[in-house]
Amino acid sequence: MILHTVPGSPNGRKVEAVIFHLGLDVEIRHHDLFTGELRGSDYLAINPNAKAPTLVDGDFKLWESAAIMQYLADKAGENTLFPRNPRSRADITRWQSWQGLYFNAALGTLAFETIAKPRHNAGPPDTALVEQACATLSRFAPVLDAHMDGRKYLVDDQLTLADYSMAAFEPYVHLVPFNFAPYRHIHTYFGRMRQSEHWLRTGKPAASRSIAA
Ligand SMILES: N[C@@H](CCC(=O)N[C@@H](CS)C(=O)NCC(=O)O)C(=O)O
Repeated sequence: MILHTVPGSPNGRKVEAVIFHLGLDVEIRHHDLFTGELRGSDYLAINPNAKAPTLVDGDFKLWESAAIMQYLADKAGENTLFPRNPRSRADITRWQSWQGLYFNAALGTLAFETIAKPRHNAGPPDTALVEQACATLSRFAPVLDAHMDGRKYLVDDQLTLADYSMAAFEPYVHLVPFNFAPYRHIHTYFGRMRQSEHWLRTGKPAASRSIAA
């Protein structure tokens, strides 16, 4: 199997963490987002969205990080990242969907508009998008914060795919123009994830990371 990703890509890191955690034999191929590599015909043939990550397993081409994570975990056999029981699986899928639609969608937009664009001379931040992202975070950060009160991990109090999805943009919490200070349970949780062995392995320091949300 081959994972196509971009170095430091938050969505790619989610999948890399699963590969490292489960010790899977997957070749990781890096592409350069900012030279337009993902828009080349070779890449579009495996992912017409021109986005990373993409997994290729023989003639099966799979995009969307949550789907890739679930596929890899299921192929690995019994494991605690994506257990077999239906409630745990639904709960994990719930948080993976939630982060992609709300929390990390907004945090990713903020990171892209206010950190990646200036860093790559890609124009000024779109203020309407920044305002919208802050409004979304104001609505949904309290939900995550309340859920993490008294919990170490999102589901069944053990590390699962849901945590690797949720942690994707943790390096940017201190860098984006949104006040996360009131959300101390999110801070504690992201601090725990930041130290987590396989997550650590996927990342480089935020300062040197190129991102694309
Ligand atoms: N929902 C997708 C999001 C993928 C995504 O936005 N990837 C970023 C890299 S972290 C990307 O390829 N951005 C390039 C672009 O949007 O043009 C997933 O979870 O895989």
